Amino acid sequence: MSEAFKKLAMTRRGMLGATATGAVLAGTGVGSTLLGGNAAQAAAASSHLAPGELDDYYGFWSSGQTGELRIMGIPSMRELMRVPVFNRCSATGWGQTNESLKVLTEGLTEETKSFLAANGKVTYDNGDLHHPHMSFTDGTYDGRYLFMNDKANTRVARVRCDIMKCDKIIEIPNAHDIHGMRPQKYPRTGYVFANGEHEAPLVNDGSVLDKPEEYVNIFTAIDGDTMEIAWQVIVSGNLDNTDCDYQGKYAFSTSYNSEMGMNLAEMTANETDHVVVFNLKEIEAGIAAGDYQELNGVKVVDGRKDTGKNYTRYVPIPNSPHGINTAPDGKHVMINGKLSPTVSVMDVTKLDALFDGADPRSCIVAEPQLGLGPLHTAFDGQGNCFTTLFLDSQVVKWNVDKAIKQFAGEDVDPILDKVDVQYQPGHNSTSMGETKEADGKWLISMNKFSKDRFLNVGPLKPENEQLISITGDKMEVVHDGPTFAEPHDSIIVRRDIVNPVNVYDRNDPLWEDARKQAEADGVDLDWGHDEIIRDGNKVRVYMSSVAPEFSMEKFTVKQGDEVTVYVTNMDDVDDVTHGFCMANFGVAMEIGPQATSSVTFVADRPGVHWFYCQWFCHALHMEMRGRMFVEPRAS
Ligand code: RUQ
Ligand code: CUA
Repeated sequence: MSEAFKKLAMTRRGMLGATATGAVLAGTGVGSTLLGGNAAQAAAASSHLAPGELDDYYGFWSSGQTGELRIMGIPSMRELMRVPVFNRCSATGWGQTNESLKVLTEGLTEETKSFLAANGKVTYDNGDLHHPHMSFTDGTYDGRYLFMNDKANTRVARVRCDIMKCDKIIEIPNAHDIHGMRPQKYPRTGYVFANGEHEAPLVNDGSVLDKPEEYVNIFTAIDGDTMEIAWQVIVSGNLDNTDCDYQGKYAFSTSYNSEMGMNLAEMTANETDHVVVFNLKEIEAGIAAGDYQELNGVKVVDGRKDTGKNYTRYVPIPNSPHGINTAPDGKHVMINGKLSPTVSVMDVTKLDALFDGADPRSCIVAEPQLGLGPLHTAFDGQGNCFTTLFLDSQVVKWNVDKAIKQFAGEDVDPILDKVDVQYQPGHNSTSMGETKEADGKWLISMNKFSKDRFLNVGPLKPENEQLISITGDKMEVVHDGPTFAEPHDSIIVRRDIVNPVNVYDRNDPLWEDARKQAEADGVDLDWGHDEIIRDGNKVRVYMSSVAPEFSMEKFTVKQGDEVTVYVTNMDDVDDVTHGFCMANFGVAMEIGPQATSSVTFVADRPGVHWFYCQWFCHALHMEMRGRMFVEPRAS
């Protein structure tokens, strides 16, 4: 263990212990008067919903290393749905149905497919979903799609908001471990920007190994409509979080390791790191002019520091910035200091000058000291910011104009309020706060530790999400909610923007392949079908379901047959989802109203096997079952 590591381990211990008692406040210079006066009772009434009452907002939640997207109701904090994305889901069959496997495999590179095959897999079954963000039109959410990253296996996924199912997942070639990710705000999405976090050799084929000086990092722009990669930029340093402007001109990413260090001491050696500013027009022009190399089918431009090109600028920022958040005023961008107690405020109207030779720091118009460990900032749309302080276990409310005045030399304190949260907050988000329609009602603090906050469930504790009312001058914590790994990031969207259907469209592209196969087999999927097609040792079983029955009471296959079962749910009533579970075959899936789902398995188990509906659908749900006969192989 190095001395530096020992020291860090000691302070870490001290910090975590101290925050639980609030003692760490002593180190921030914050008077206890700021924290007093809790009127939580008054606001608590407005976060409470009576049974049956609907929420005002949808919350779209990441789940970190669980790999799924979660849908919450705000302000009740009720969890409404889990949408499997990078994970495997037993309830819905995500990762097992042919429809989901198509989504999970079609966007993988050939190299990854053969790597997975060597490990006996067709796709990854883990993911690390950090950042869910909705598509934008003209600076606000448009209710079309949600996009999200997978840090674990370098992917970006899209969820359709009409059905709340994932319809595209792509692997990002050339990059490593996609972390920060944001959709373009203006004029629309448009691009989805994605940061590769970890640097590696540009051609990572093993010819370069322990030569960090040859490593690069990659920034990617994805076309959000086609989910194809538009272009990539090679950058210096690594990339952490990203955001973009409200004018459609720039994207920007924080870098916490401009040193390109390979261990903790090296990574935190410099006093300053940087934000990389990406000039979208210049990059598009460079590509149009042929100034790129093609690598794994992607056009890659060189935006490293000393290229002399106008693709990027590097703005020095105090040591190890983390979150980057554009304010709803369309002008200011908050760069959260993490190891520095500051948030650097970048003015986007000063970015053009950087590309005409101005000093890169000239775009920084404020740098208030806020407390220890600023990670992410959210907004109320009234000129105020809410920044999480990881080490202080607080959220600090501060005013942008005051911070700018202070930076210019005036004697003003930008800090308006601080509130304790339990404990160690990472991301936060406000209602509509990352759009120009920020409404200043609710703030979520997503806390990495709950410690003593809930009943003890063993060494692995839940994490904690807290709802904070921000309508008054003082922030008021009005709700605690335990959560399983991990309350990473979230957005809070007005409910009128999100309008999912209740019943699938029979022609939904999700089961396009099943429809084509049925057509080829002369089966009409739109009517209560009931067919068995034998095609060599491939058997296709088409059945339909109407509560509480499958159209087939039994079917027969031969041992060793590759069986594909297609189930179409003929019910067109809200909330009548059926399931299909083939017991002892490891096979189970969801079939929503009017949907077709299919699953393929090898029937290598002779005998009588029951299939049953695994979604409770009817008073006679238990009776919704049937038999598969598997004739033994002739010996
Ligand atoms: S980063 S806790 Cu993965 Cu969102 Cu800041
Ligand atoms: Cu159909 Cu349970």
